[in-house]
Amino acid sequence: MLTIYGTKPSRVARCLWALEELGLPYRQLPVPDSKAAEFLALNPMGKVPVLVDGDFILTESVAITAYLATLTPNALLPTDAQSRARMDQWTSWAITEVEFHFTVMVREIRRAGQAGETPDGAIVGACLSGVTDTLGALERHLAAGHAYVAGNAFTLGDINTAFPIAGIAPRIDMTRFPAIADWLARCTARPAWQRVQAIDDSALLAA
Ligand SMILES: N[C@@H](CCC(=O)N[C@@H](CS)C(=O)NCC(=O)O)C(=O)O
Repeated sequence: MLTIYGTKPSRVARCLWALEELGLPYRQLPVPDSKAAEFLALNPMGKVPVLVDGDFILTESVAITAYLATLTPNALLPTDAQSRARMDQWTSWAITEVEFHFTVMVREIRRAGQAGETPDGAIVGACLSGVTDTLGALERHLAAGHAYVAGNAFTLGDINTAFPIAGIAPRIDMTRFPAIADWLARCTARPAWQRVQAIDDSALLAA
């Protein structure tokens, strides 16, 4: 049985999405204190997600999605080298060019919330500009006739990429990026993502 540690409003959702797409049996354990010694033994960085498969412990959400896709036959990994490379290209772009800004923004919003302050507009604005500046690249790629990031089929690359964009899209004028908006709607309408949305985090924490 696979165990995924952590709850949804985090990169854990990326892994849950892959688990649901792949139909793999798993259990999800919340992490009430990510700095507790018990959890640090799994991930010395004290961060989620963590995947445990027997005595194999894996951190880093995109490494986890990639590992999961090796566990069962599926259509999430392109078989030809160039589509696979394209998938990896957009995954790398998502975590370095989009998720970086998203993370800085979320941290500032969280910090401000904990301090009872208004988030620093300069930080939030710089993050939103950073994302807006880079989204043009994906817009051009999709508008050039690619239904999904690696070509014409939904792959792990779409999970890895759509996850941070879905998080930041509500704060961005997506009418500037119609091809991304259309792709994002198709990705997030998938039953697997809908099942992730339906997971009740408070019930997990209360259990
Ligand atoms: N690069 C890691 C980032 C992991 C990460 O930053 N996780 C956040 C939640 S999305 C976390 O656990 N934060 C708690 C903390 O920083 O203390 C990944 O992709 O899994």
